[in-house]
Amino acid sequence: MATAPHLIAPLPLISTEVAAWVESVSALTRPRAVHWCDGSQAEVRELTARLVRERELHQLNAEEFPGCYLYRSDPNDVARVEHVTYVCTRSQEDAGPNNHWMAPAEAHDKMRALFSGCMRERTLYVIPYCMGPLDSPYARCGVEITDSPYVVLNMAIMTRSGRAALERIAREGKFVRGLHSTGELDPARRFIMHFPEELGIESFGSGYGGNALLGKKCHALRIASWQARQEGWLAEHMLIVGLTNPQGETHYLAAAFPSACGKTNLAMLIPPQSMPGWKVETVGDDIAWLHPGPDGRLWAVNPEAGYFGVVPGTNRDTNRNAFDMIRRDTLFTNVALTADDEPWWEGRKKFTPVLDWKGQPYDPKNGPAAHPNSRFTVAARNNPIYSPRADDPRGVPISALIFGGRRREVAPLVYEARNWQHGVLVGASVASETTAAAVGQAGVVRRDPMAMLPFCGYNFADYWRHWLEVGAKLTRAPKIYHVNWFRRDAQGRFLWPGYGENLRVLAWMLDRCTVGAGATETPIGSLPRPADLNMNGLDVTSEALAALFSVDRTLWRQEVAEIGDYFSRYGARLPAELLQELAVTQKLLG
Ligand code: GTP
Ligand code: SPV
Ligand code: MN
Repeated sequence: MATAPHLIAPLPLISTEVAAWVESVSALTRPRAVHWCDGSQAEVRELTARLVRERELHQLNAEEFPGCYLYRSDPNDVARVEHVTYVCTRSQEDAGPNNHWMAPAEAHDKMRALFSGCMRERTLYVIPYCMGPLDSPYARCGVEITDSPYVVLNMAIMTRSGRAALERIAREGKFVRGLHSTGELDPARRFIMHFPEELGIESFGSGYGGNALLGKKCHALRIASWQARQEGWLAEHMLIVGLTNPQGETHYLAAAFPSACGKTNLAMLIPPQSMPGWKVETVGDDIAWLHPGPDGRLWAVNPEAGYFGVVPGTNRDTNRNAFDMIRRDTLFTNVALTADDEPWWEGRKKFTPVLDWKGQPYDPKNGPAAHPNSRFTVAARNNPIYSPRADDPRGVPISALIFGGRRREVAPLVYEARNWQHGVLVGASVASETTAAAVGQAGVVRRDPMAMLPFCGYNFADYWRHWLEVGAKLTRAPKIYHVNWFRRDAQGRFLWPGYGENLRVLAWMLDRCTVGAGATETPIGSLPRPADLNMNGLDVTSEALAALFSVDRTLWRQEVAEIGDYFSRYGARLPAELLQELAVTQKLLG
């Protein structure tokens, strides 16, 4: 092993700022070696082979799952940790009541102590990356320094990383600095700190997902949302999907649902057999950067190059595209194993697990075989319906924006906002049941405005104001919708079949945006009558339909009161427009 880290990048064009930063981090963390990632396939192959030898990765059945590996994370490190995620702005008000806050100097001191000497006996990896197509003016670059080879492999799939990104950084001179160490994986010494004013991220003590793949939630949402506000655009927790109708017209939709509430599945939807002629293509499954264009429309790019998707529930019936996509060149995290070394998860119909996600003999008494937040990491180009427009540097024009949540009651299947301003209220008042994507109790309803509660890098009151201002710039603003695929009956069964059948709802939205499909006005917005949706071949009882399309005034009066309470936390910074829209709804509810 090298005795001293080599600090000169073996890459053609190197930004002196990156080199200086790597040097200072190296002096603090004391790695035994420094490796500059070039993003090549050879590098990924070599690292993968080493991790297999070191038993960090397990190679899956190479006949059935070629190029696929299993990684088991530490059992106390399986999800995002919102309670130790901080936004460290100079003024606490700028972070807002929606974020944990720490003063930048205090946070830097705390993190410096944790990072001090933390990479002894480890290799420091430098990952230059670009979020968005390399030739897009909307793309933004960063450098992640990490001591986790698992993070290196994930970032190689999830971002455009290596040489080309470093060249863009050298040209632009500006990049987000993300410093990460797994530390000792001690939950008591785990912090995810954001310094939007410095374009910096410091993450310690976790190796999992959004805590550790810093290009994703930390950069592309928390830091980017801050930059977006300054620069007049939006960084959102949204999928982007292209729909082509039987007449051959293509429209793009972007949809924000909270974590583990259906974005990947909607982005990869397969039309039901009873809707021939429809085509669906994925642009993105988790994050959208939205820019007002010179034509008065909103344009979207997906900053990511891969998917870090929820595994449980994926099968031929729910999402055949995803099921096919993850049969090769996929990194699985925390799934179970069959006797034949195939990955297994709840919802996989074939075979049975023998080892659970912890690698222990499977016993149903210990809970599910695969962790409920087990994930696949896979390149977007593996997706059989990856949109050819996904790499377009201009992005795609958006015809409709959708907000949604996971709610057993209250929210109907779908409704349309009265206008942009009302749409901002609809987004700001999203509520959803918590899921396994974050540490904490699942199934608890909480407000999750725009599905951004864990991800907005600044005060929500300022964020909603920014949404209103962006809307004011759009002469051809998308219509705004709310959906809920997760209504349940008294026995807890889903009322709506979901997945591919959700296309019926999207098709109605497109018709609303183009030819003007029918709807009925209600106090919360316009709802389709069942007859306004394509119901061909749909297997849903009339009682279920009645519930899915109803607005219960008693429940909604209560809902409006709760939204008002929630908004009061934001004090004088709350845009008055939201209260005006809420008052309109309240009046209509009578
Ligand atoms: P993140 O990656 O955490 O942001 O999640 P996501 O929003 O992409 O959610 P995803 O599509 O992975 O779905 C999460 C879970 O919800 C999976 O177990 C899916 O099988 C399930 N799911 C997705 N769509 C539907 C639907 O339309 N109906 C029902 N009942 N379940 C769904
Ligand atoms: C989410 O939790 O919304 C995810 C997974 O998409 S993570 O990358 O862990 O944030
Ligand atoms: Mn997500």
